[in-house]
Amino acid sequence: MKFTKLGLALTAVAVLVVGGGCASAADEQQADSGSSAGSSASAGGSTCPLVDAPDPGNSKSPADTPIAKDAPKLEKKDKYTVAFSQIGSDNPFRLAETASMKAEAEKRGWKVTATDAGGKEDKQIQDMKTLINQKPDAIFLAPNTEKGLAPVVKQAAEADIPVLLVDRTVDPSIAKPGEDFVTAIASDFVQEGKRAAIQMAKATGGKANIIELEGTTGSSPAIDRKKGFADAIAACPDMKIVVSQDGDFSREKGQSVTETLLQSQPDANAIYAHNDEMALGAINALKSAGKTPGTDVKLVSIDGNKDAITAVAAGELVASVECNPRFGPVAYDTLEAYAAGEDVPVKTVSKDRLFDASNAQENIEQAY
Ligand code: GYE
Repeated sequence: MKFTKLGLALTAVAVLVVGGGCASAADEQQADSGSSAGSSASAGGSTCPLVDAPDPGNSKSPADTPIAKDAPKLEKKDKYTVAFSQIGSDNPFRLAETASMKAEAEKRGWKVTATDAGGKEDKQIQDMKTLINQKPDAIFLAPNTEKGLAPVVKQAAEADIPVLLVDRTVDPSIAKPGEDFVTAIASDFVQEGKRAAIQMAKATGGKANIIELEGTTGSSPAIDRKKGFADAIAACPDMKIVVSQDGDFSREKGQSVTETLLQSQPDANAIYAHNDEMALGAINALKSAGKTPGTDVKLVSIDGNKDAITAVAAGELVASVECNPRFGPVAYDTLEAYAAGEDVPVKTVSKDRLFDASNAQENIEQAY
């Protein structure tokens, strides 16, 4: 019996590793030391291997990532004039990202023009057209949806302006990596979903009726976080998503959607939110429905923003998988490397931590 369970757990880890790339040495170390939740599986009689699985940590950028060879070239300069097209400013992730892009430009003596589309895709497409007309040395783009922004990325390439995607990506069948844009610098969202699933399994002993609050429909983090979580819990017969709905990555919508869903799903004992803001909205909704977040309903989310880490420390949120928005330094280093003719891979995967009860308190201060 013990062997069977261990076998299942190992299979689950193997599946997770294969799906998200190979674990790095540091991740393996984390994996070796992180298997503390075994007792809850045995106690609950769960057949869910995730309950015993350690946090798999970050995935590794695949070694065979192609190099950006056919994107518009950039002349090497001392200082650059760049543009940054931002999706909106309704959440701490967006604010921290914009602040990082501006602060790092200032530090280097570069000029950056930042636009804010206020969460509206049409406005972001328009912003991109305006920026293309201004002919900056390069455009950094945080694209709203995968398909919506892809055509305008192609237009920038046609205007011979290198585009570097940050935080999200676009549909590669419309805008080709390494050709229509130089590179995408982002977290591995599938891996984030898997890490969230493991936290959810541990918190619920592998028995969960889950409400899923999805990010903006058609955006790469919403697509991939859904997939990573769903693929992982497929190994657990007693973990199921009872309902999924778009909460647009917003606290307000996360709250109103949860208010409605709690009525149709009174037996839900878990909420998986694709970002912290929606989880924080869901916590408000639970409280006004007379439920205790963290006790009656276990919540797991993604981003690692300050309010969320505070909620983890307070026991209201089980865990938040970090998604680091401070892209300025890596974004501009990548641009410099590209201009210097160095090999730039078409994809760079960010390294993210996990915030849970063991480390939340000490991380509140530096959080965004
Ligand atoms: O999780 C969310 C934001 O694109 C990775 O978008 C980003 C996500 C982030 O609105 O808070």
